Amino acid sequence: MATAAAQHALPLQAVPLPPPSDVRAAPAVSVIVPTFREAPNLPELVDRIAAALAGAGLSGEIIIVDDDSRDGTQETADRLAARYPVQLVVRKAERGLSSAVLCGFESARGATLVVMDADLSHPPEAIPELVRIIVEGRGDFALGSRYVPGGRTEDWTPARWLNSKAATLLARPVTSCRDPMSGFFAIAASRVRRAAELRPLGYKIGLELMVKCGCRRVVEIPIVFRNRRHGESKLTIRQQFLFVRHIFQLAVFRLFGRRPPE
Ligand SMILES: Nc1nc2c(ncn2[C@@H]2O[C@H](COP(=O)(O)OP(=O)(O)O)[C@@H](O)[C@H]2O)c(=O)[nH]1
Ligand SMILES: [Mg+2]
Repeated sequence: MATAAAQHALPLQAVPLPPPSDVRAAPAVSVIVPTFREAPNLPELVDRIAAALAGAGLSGEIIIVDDDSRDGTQETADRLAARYPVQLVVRKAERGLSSAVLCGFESARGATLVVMDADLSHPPEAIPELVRIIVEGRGDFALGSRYVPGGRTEDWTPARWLNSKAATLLARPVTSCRDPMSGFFAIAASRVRRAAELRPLGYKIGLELMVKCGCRRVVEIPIVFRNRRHGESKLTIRQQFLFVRHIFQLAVFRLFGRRPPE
């Protein structure tokens, strides 16, 4: 007579296993990094993000959204993916920082989404605190800020400082936070999914999310914003003009709950 274990063995073995992608547990955090020609910065960036998450006991994935840089980003990301939970999304038909971030959100499985630059200007070590603010419900939007006590920029020329301050002042009608231009933030994935229509105009996706996702409580933590060591800034005059248009649209959205006609 067959034993109870043997009786159970057959039917269980006959059930096909789901593909590996379905059985991977969703990570707590998805870190989205938009890139254009940032290959030399990626190894240190990924290393430090992974160390920061592990040090805080957080599971995470790193989603690099690259606009077909052809500078070795793909090969570098492939090498990193052998050691870290790195996913590379290459966009060939589209360009732009904000749309790259939204594209990264589509693949993200974490409950908390973090967005940061690839050029090591934003300290990965601040990620756990940004995530805790969201997870513990202390804020709707957690922001790495250069302009709160303890935060600063590194060796900026007066022209660069003035440019940043002017942009911050321009953003005043849509937010009173101190550093809406920082680009380093965390937000709950559920909040993004409930958002009003997102329009990735220009390069300030943080500002767009803050307004369109109805984030009332913006919590800022100080960061030291480092100058990039490799590569060049992709910020152009055109982006700065788009920024002014973006602010106008967000201000109208704030007032009337919808965007202005084109
Ligand atoms: N995917 C993608 N990433 C971009 C684009 N433009 C800028 N980035 C990335 O966005 C981040 C911030 O850009 P950066 O040039 O450092 O801007 P700055 O810090 O304002 O000078 C970096 O990680 C860039 O590689 C773009 O068109 N597409
Ligand atoms: Mg930069």
